[in-house]
Amino acid sequence: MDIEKLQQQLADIQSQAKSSLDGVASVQALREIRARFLGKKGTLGKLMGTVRDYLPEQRGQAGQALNKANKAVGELFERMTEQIASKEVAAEASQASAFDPTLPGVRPMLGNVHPVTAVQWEIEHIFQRLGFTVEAGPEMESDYYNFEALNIPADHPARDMQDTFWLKNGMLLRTHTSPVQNRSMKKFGPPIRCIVPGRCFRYETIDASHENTFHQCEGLMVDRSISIANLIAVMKLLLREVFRREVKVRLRPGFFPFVEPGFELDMSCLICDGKGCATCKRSGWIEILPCGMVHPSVLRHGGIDPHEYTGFAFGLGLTRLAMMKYGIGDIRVMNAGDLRALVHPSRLTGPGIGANT
Ligand code: FA5
Repeated sequence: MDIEKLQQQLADIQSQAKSSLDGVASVQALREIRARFLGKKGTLGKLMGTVRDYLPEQRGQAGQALNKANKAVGELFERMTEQIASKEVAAEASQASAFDPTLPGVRPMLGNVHPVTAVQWEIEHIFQRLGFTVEAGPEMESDYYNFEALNIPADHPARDMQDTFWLKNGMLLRTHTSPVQNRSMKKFGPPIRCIVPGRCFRYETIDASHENTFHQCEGLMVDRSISIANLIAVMKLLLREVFRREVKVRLRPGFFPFVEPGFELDMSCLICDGKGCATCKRSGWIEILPCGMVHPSVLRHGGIDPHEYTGFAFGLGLTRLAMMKYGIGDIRVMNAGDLRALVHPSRLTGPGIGANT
């Protein structure tokens, strides 16, 4: 065997080993290449067993050359393994920070809130920011809370304004959310700031804007020196926040026995842009926010001295407000379970469902 030939062979193997590492990206691939050189059957591995084939005086030299090459190629693979392994660890670590298996999963949405509920939540949020509490009252009411305490005695013609479902037990289905005015006055005493969203019932002929079951949201503020200016400021803020833009409104005198003075606040119909349609009965206006200053006799019924306290109240038509906000042109859609109206309300903007029917 020729030592010079061996040294040339070893130099070739070392340069082959170096170039075989180009583009290797994983420790596993590196292991396989390493075996091709340093394994028992690898090019260098096989040469290691050839020392005995040399003449005795050459064996020392051959052994040294082989060990040197074996060490150099071994170190080459070690360095490369370290580099690739640290890259793999870094990649795993960055993936781990994007996915935290200890976090709770995202619950899939199984449905959407009804447009009325969506508007109700929004209004609750607006008023809670103003320091109002959210109250509730029974849907089955007594004559006293629904009428008497609101300055509507039994023989008062104003009873005809709200056609009533009377029950066999002498109670009634509340025709508005106003009965909670008296309940709140007695529950809290002045000062009071509350709203009362809830369902109301009227023995109505149903059309595009009238239902027998609909939602209102009562508002009541009682304190010293409450004036019409406070009432108008809150009404304006309410509409601006709900519609997120200035909405055309008109204020006209309105009669309700439980307020004095009383107003009807109408908003320009957003279904037809005020031009006139079935929803607004061709008038271009939607009655949405009757309001006024709480009548002294209502305060007295609630145990509050009208000489010391004043207040304002309003009875927002919540269902109609939801119709305006989401472009739902027919109130019958609201209770009919029409899935197009029950998709997420934000997808119902603009004149749309049921308009002009
Ligand atoms: C009342 O119910 C008074 N309680 C409101 C009030 C409260 C006035 C406090 C002053 C102070 P009215 O009957 O106008 O008022 O009803 C109020 C709103 O409820 C209406 O403007 C309308 O938006 C809505 N509304 C009334 N009847 C129906 C109905 N049948 N279907 C749908 N919405 C209705």
